[in-house]
Amino acid sequence: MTEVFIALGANLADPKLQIRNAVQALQQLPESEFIACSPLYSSSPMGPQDQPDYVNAVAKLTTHLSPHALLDEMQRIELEQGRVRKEERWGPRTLDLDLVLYGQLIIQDERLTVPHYGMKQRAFVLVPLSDVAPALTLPDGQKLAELVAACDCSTLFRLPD
Ligand code: ROI
Repeated sequence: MTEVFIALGANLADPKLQIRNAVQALQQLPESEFIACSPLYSSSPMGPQDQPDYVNAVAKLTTHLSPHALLDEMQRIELEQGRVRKEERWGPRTLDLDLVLYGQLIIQDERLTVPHYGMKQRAFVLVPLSDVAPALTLPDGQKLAELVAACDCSTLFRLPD
């Protein structure tokens, strides 16, 4: 069993519902146990500003799936929820699932970069991650709490439950 964290993001087609549906799908994953989901947050877009605000959250699971088998499942869920791969980099999306951490593994190949390459700069990942794993230390030894303390949370808002 490996403890894994998946970041969820959506900013199209009723984003809150997209996140809730994705959480339900993650609860059904084979060979896995869903442990918790953070509260939902609203965040202004990182990247192009001419797109709606995002809803973000982080889910915690344990799994026997390999990183790539888990990624296959996550991409299946994205497609089932209407994800369309567009040309525009950092454009809006109905659902984005990112494998943020897979235990303490460091993975770098054509399909996967784990830990997620941008997580340390992204309040919309760090803050919900610390909701479900406040004592976490990253594979490079950095403490999550220190990254949270240093990040700019000025455009991140917790949504009512
Ligand atoms: N911005 C925010 N606020 N939340 C996201 O989940 C998100 N996802 C992305 C980009 C386009 C980088 N910007 C984002 O993929």
